[in-house]
Amino acid sequence: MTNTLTDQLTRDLADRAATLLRGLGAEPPEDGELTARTPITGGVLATLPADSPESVDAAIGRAAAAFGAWRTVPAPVRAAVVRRLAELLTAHKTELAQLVTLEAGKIGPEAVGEVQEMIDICEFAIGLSRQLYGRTMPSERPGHRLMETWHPLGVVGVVSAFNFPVAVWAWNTAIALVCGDTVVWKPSETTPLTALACHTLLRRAAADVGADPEVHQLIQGGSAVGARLVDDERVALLSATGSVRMGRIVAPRVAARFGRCLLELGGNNGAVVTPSADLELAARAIVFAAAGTAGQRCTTLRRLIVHADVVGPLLDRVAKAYQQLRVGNPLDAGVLVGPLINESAHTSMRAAIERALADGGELICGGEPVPGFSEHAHYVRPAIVRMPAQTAVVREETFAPILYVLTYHDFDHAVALHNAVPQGLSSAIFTGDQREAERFLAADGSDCGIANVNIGTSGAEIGGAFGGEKHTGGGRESGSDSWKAYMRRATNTVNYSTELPLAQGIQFG
Ligand code: UN1
Repeated sequence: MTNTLTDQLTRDLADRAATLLRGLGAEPPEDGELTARTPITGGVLATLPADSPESVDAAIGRAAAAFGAWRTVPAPVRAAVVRRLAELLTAHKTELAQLVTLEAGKIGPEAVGEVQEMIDICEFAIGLSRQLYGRTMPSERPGHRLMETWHPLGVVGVVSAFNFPVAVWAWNTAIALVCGDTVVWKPSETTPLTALACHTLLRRAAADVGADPEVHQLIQGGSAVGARLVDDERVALLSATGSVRMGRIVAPRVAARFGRCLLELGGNNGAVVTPSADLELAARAIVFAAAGTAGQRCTTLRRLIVHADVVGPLLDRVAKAYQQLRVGNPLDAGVLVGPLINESAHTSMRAAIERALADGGELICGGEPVPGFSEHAHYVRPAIVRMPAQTAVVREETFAPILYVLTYHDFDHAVALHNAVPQGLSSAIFTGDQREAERFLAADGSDCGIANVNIGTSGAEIGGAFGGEKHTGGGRESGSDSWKAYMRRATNTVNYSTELPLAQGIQFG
């Protein structure tokens, strides 16, 4: 594409972004030092002001002040804000999804799916608002009641990544709000416009139901802005999604001030394919999990561990499907793989493939840039590399569509290979053998936070707890009882007798 055409397309996309923002109720931002780009052309959509240290402190202050009253609003009443947010998201689904496409480069169906995920978590949170259950335990003493109460925690700092620029915010915010917390959100500096849109919708939802809009604050900028959130004593919980590198910096700093962390860091997700697997189904699942979202999900399938007897027929199917994948402008119907987010993602992808080949890997397909786009955009064909061993590059997460293929002969070895990486987010087994499936899910099976059978590693539903072990950080967000991370537990012993028996039968005096 010529430079003139690219510039024209970027201008059109920038206009479209401004129109979408207005449709979502947000005024296009004033100029500033933060740059919102579109990976579709690599060009600039808008610039906007970044927060200063003072404005971050002030935002945290407003969230802390709002918490004082918000925590006493009954949880089912707090849910009204989330219900209204769900209504607004439903009404503006297409607009918000398009903004996600412009800013993160997701194809239409995946961007719409992401907004659907937001609506789903809102519904979950609304129901949850009547189910923030504490237990009652039998007391060992007569005339006593022993129970626990869950209380709002405080200000929750949410740090989110570019690849799920809106859903991960919603997972945290919908749950935090019904739990009685207030939120300060630091989105990825790569996706400030979608953040502005979500913030505007949420503040409007609060205003519409008569709640305090200050329960949600948005701070924009780079790592310096995030760092203030990390170090601020008023932030009770820091929920951070991003790289292991980021987690290594954040976790000790939050711990040093005895704050809580909920970390959702990198994954290096693997799938074991056994001889009894339905190869047709496995191939379909593998293609979506490995190439979908241009390999830029934290749940993306990065390692295939295939039994030697079926590796040939499986790879034939997967490689054939890869050849048919349309890579291109995510606004075009029929495109399944959009661009990488930026040049650095492309450089990492190239470097990883080179290292894999130097380790004796064989490039089955992909890896090359797709011609015909702006020189500042990064469209690549998803790659498959067959590896002789799980070398260092395979044990690292490269946030791009590279699928490494390893083979095994013995099931125990497959499980061991699967677990022999630092990360522990998502995993899958494809098998028709119940023993193998159960073993994969058992204590000595997959060591990940997510372990699936006959389904890929990505695309989790919101109803389950989401997160992983080891270098993935150990946090759990979204469904099940993840809400407990957003509340504080008080244990209460109530004596309704006229005696004062001491626990453990102690006699004192
Ligand atoms: C992420 O990539 O940070 O399971 C989240 C999935 C999505 C969420 C991914 N529901 O792939």
